[in-house]
Amino acid sequence: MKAFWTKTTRQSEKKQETRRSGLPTRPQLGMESLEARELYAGNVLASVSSVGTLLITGDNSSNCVAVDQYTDGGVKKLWVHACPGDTTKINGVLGAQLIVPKGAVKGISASLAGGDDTFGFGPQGGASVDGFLSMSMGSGKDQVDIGAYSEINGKLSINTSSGDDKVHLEVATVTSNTVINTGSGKDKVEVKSATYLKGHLYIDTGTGTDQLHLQNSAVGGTSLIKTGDDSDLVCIDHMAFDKAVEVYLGDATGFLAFDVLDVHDSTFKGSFKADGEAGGDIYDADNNTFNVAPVVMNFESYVDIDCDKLFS
Ligand SMILES: [Ca+2]
Ligand SMILES: [Ca+2]
Ligand SMILES: [Ca+2]
Repeated sequence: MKAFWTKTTRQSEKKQETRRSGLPTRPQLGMESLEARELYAGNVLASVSSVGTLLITGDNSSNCVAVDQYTDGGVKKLWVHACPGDTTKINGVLGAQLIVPKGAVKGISASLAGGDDTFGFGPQGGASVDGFLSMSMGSGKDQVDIGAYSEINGKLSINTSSGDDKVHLEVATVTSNTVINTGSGKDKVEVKSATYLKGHLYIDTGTGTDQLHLQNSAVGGTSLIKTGDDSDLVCIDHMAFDKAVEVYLGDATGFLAFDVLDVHDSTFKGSFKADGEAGGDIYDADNNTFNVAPVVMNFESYVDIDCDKLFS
């Protein structure tokens, strides 16, 4: 696992170099999915508080807002803007943006209220913050994208509340704990592509048929994963966990309700416990390294499955 962390750091530095020429122009990764959604509107207030918190506050319309980073005259800047092509206003003005020196921001707190909101952090090539990043997306079908090469030098908190939500992290680094709560609804959480979560990881996808994909990434602290009631799908694929991991799949009761847990090509340096809880649940494990004998309970079927095909 060490190899890809090193590689990621180098790629990150390279990215920083290329961004020094000015504002990024070509949308990458997450921003494509941001653009795909239309009908955004409303107003988002953005300002930096006296203690250096970048406050981003939406309204009950569907807001689409992103924080990106670029370097101007040797000074790193954070850039709050609406998603390309949409009509979300920033501080009451269509097409407006807030640009602040990155050094003046000690944390970011975004609160987007009702509506089907999207929040992107570094969708155009990555951004970093010298402190926490906290997102509260309110009700509605919300989407959070933590873009490639992003760094959160503090705690990452994502709360998407009720509604069918999507949370996506890719090639991101978080130096402190990561807490993801997606509330009720059919939620989808992805942590992928050399994401390195150095602190503890807590994920609770709440009630509803949820999908969780942890892939090609590493967690330095303990991991506690809960998928709540209803039929859930959890894929743990090419992951490295330094500390204890516990997965609770919640009750899946009723006609054709069951949870699926697929764990493959992963390394567990601490203990591993998986509990299917109620329901006719399915467990599959292949090519893993467990330093401690795994504890697996309340699964009714052990069958060979291809998690990637089930994940939609
Ligand atoms: Ca909103
Ligand atoms: Ca919302
Ligand atoms: Ca939800």
